[in-house]
Formats: sequence, C-alpha cells, structure tokens
Amino acid sequence: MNTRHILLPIVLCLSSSLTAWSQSIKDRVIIDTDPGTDDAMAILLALNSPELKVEAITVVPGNVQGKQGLENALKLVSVAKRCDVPIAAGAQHPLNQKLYTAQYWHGKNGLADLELPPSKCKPDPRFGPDLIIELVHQYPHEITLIPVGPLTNIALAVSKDPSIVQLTQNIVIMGGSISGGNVNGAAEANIFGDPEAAQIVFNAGWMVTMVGSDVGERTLMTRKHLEKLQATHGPQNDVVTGIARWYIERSEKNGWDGAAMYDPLAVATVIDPTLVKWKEMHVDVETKGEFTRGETVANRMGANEKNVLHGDHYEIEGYDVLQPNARVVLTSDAERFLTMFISRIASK
Ligand SMILES: [Ca+2]
Repeated sequence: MNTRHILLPIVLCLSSSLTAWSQSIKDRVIIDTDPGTDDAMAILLALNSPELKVEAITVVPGNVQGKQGLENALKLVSVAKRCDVPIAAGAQHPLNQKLYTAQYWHGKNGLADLELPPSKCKPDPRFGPDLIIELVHQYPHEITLIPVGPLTNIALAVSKDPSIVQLTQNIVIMGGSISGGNVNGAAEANIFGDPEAAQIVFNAGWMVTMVGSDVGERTLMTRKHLEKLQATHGPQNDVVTGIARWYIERSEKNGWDGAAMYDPLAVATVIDPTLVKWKEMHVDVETKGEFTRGETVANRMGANEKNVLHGDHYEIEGYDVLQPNARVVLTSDAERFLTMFISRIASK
C-alpha cells in the first residue's frame, strides 16, 4: 500500500442509510424511466409498495425510443389500474450525442415482446422535466427522484431550475459502476446513454445515491425466484412473470445465472434503505476519454494530490480534499430484496 494514502486525514466509513435520510411514512417519488424490462419491474414494484406514493412517471429515451417508452409506461400503469398517476414524455434524444437503444436486452418493444393490452390511461400533456420541476415545488423537501434511465430529463430540469436541487428530498439513481461497465470495459448503460447529462446531475449540489450496475449484477433474479412468482397469478403478476422469464433466458444466454435487477433495486433502496450498504465518495463522469466515455470515476480517497510546479517538474504538496457528492452503493442483501419483490407482485 502506498504510505501516502495512510496519511490521508479522511476516514470514509461504510454507512447504512438509516441515519442518512429519514423515512417519512410515505415517500413521494417520481420515477424517470426508459421502459425497459427491468424498468417495468421497478414501476410495478413502486406501484405496489405502500411506502411510496408515485407522484409521476416521466419517460426518457434509452432502452427504447421515447415514443415506445411512453407507450410502454402507459400500458404498465394501465395493467396496474393506476391511471391516476401522471405519465409524461420528456426529452426525445440525449443532450449531446446520438441515442443508443437496447432492444437486444429488452425485446423489440422493450417489454420482452409481450403484447400488453392497449392502455386505458392517457399521457399527461406536460413536458417531463417541467413536471418534475412543478412537483418538486408543489411538495418542497418531500420528493425523491428515482431516475432509472439516462439522466437527460433530470439534467434538463436542474439546468432550467437549479432551485429544485435544494428542494428535492433525495435522488436515488440506477446508473454507473465503480468496478467496470456493462456496455464496455468502463461505462454502464444509463450513464453511457448521456454522459453530459450525468455529469450535470452528479455535480448539481445534491447527494446522489448511486445504485450501480455492479451491484445490480450481484442482485440476480434466477429461475428459483421465477418459480415462486409463476405459482401465483394476477394481471401484474403475469406481466412480471412473462418479462422475468424472457429476461432470465436472455441473461443465461449471455453467461449470467439470472437477470440483473438493476432498476427494481433502486426503487427498493427507497422503500427500505437497509437493503443496501454504501460509502460516500466524490463521483465525476468521464465525458471525453478514448476508452472511458461514460465511466463514473469514483474517488475512494476523498482527496486529490496537490501537485505544484517546481521549476521543470511538479511536486506533491499534500492533498486537496474533495467533498463527496454520492452515496455509492457497494452491496445489497439480494435474497431479502427478492423476497420483498416477489411478495409485492404476487397475486396482483
Ligand atoms: Ca432503465
């Protein structure tokens, strides 16, 4: 070990969120989503969890194009008989690059090629980022944002009205990774999908809880869990079973033991923060790197070396402390999470 690191004055402690944010009886949440198989499971988990009041669902392009994502969100909410929840379209493309979609992982329609009944719900006419701004002002310090797609809509909302940063209770994202990507060696898909937006969101001035792909990939829904869920029936139960079966098969073909529960784990982290453990870090998003565009670069030391020019070379003169801007989730209690997930969906 490098002895300089031992001298660092900063002690970074593992903490569970029990002390980090207080759970109100019912958390008002906005889910920003690119549905998406795991998004569908996350949305239905949220709608069936008494701890959460889903104030809106905003749609962002990612796994599928924005139009398809909106249709999927409307169908899912209709299956749950929750047309009272506003569903709004948002951005139609990333801030500064072309859209990357992921039908390979989600099926041609984004929902495992299941044909859901036509939606009885209508889209909300407001623009997703504007709806986020409106709701955060309507319920100051009460809204938890749960972005589970590229961060385009959130970046647009924060850029248009930076005051929402202080007025938002919490932001829990599915995105990033501190141990390699799932798109390539460096980047996770949601951050890769809009790195400039992600850099805006991480550095907006709030504490981002980051549920990364590395943790999601250790939180697998396997055939054992699928068997439990397909033993019961109901409109939502059957949709989740169909999606999960397709997603597990797709994952197995790619060498996984089960389906990574990326987005549902982010929702579950809001429902019950004791399901995960995190560490505070400073996270930046690489927007330029030749091999690393879209990587979440997490500083584990809490500081950067201060290098000062001495004649023709630099010398280290100590450290510049970095303020943490993220609670980086490191582990999850996967079995307890899956037990909860199945119990919430079963027979619904
Ligand atoms: Ca997603």
